[in-house]
Amino acid sequence: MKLDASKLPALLQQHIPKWKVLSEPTRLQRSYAFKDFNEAWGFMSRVALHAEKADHHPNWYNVYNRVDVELSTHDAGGVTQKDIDLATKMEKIAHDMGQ
Ligand code: H2B
Repeated sequence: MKLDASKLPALLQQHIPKWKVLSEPTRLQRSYAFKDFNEAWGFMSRVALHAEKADHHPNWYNVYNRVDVELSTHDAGGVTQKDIDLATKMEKIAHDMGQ
C-alpha cells in the first residue's frame, strides 16, 4: 500500500536520514560514492542478491565509483514500506562495507 507522501519526510528522518524524497512520481533517492568501481560493483552485487530474494528491485545508475539509486513501487505508483525496507537494507550493506 502506497505511503502518504506528506508523511515520508518524517519517516525518512527517523529511519534513513540520508535519503531524499523526489516527486512526480514520488520516489526515494540517494547517491553513494565508493572508493572505486570494484567497491561500487560489490555493493550492487550484495544489494542485487537481496533484491531478488525480496522481489523488489532498485532503479540505479552506476558510473565508476558512484551509484545513484531511486526506489519506488511501480505497481502502487509511489513509495511503499518495501521501498523503506530496501533503502534500510542498502544502508546496512553500505555501512558493513565501511561507508
Ligand atoms: N520492484 C520495484 N521497485 N517495484 C515494483 O513494483 C516491482 C519490483 N514489482 N520488482 C515486481 C518486481 C513485479 O514486477 C514482479 C512481477 O513481482
